[in-house]
Amino acid sequence: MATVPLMKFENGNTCPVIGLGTWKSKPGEVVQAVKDAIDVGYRHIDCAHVYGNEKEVGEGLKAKFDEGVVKREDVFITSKLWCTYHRPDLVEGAVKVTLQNLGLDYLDLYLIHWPQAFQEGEDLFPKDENDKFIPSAVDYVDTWAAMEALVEKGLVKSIGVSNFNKRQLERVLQAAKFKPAVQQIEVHPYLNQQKMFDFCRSQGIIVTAYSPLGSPDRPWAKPGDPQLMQDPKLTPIAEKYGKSVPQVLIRYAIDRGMIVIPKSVNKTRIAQNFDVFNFTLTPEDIVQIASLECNGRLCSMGDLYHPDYPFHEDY
Ligand code: NAP
Ligand code: SBI
Repeated sequence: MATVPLMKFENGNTCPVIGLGTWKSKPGEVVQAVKDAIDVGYRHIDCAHVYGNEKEVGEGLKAKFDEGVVKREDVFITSKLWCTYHRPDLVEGAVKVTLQNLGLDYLDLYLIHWPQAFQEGEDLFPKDENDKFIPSAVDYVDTWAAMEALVEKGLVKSIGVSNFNKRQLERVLQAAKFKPAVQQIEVHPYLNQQKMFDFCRSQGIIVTAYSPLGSPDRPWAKPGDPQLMQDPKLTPIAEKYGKSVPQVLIRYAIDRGMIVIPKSVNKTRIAQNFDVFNFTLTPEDIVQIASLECNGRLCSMGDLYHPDYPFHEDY
C-alpha cells in the first residue's frame, strides 16, 4: 500500500497530499466510504458541519480505530466553521459540536468555510422573504481571532480559510497572530487559480484544491453543462500514462504543489483516485491541461450582494 506523501505547513505540521472529500456523501454511504478509504491508504478526510454527515464520518473513523488499522495520530481530519457561527462567542461551541459528532478530541485543521457571515441561529441557510441570504455584521477578522484561540486551547492543531479572495486573505494576514496554514479553494483545469496559488505561495500558505474532478454531482448541475472528466483534451494525456482522466486531474493538483480532496463513495473509485503515486505529469502536460482555463467556477455561496461575497474581484 502506498504511503501518502505529506505537505508541510509553515507551522511545522504535516498533511497528506490527498484526502477524501465528503460533501454530498449521504450519511448512509459515508461510513463505508471512510472505512474503504482508510483501508486503501487514505490518511486525510475533508469534513464540514454543513455537510450534515460528520457523525457518520466519525463512525467510520471509530471502526478503523477500534480495529487497530489506524490510530488517531495517523489520520488528518479537517472540518470547517459554517457561516452562521462566525460570531466570536459561537466559534468554540461550533468546533465542539463538530468534535462531538466526529468522536474526536482535536482537529488537525479547522477552516473558516466562507468569508461571508450569515445571521446566527438554527437555520444554516437563513433567508429573507425575497429568498436572499440574511447577512450577519460579523467581520471575518474577528472570527479569525476566535479561531486562533482554538489553537491555544488545543482543540485544533492548525487553522485556515476557504473561499477567501486576496484582499480578504490580506486583511486576515495583517491582523493574525497565527497565519492561515491553508486556503481551500476550487481548483481544476477550468479554474486554475494560478494568481491565487502564487499569492498563497508567496505568503507561505498551502492551497487545497476542491472539486478537482469538476464536481459532477453538485446539486445545481444542469444537463448540457461541460463535464470536465469527459473533456477530450484530457484523454490522450491519460492514455499516455495508462491512467484514467480522474487520476490525471488529481495528479494535476499534486504536481502543481497543492493538496487535493476528491470525493467518492464508491470503493473502486476511492481506490482509483488514490492510485496516483506511480506517475507524474511533465511541465508540458501541465501547460497543456492549464490551457483548458475558462473561468469555469462551479461553487459559490450566498448572494452576490453580501458585503463579504468573495468572487467579485479578479482573485
Ligand atoms: P469532486 O471531487 O470534483 O467530484 C466528485 C464527483 O465525482 C462525485 O460525483 C463522484 O461520484 C465522482 N467521482 C469521484 N471519483 C471518480 C472517478 N474516479 N471516476 C468517475 N467519477 C468519479 O467534487 P466535490 O465533492 O465538489 O469536491 C471534493 C471535495 O472538496 C468535497 O467533497 C468537499 O469535501 C470539498 N469541497 C469544499 C468546498 C468548500 O467550500 N471548501 C466546496 C466544494 C467541495 P461517486 O461518489 O459516485 O464516486
Ligand atoms: C453545502 F452543504 C450546501 C451548498 C454548498 O454550495 C457551495 C459549495 C459547498 C460548500 O460550501 N462546501 C462544499 O463542500 N460545498 C456547499 C455545501
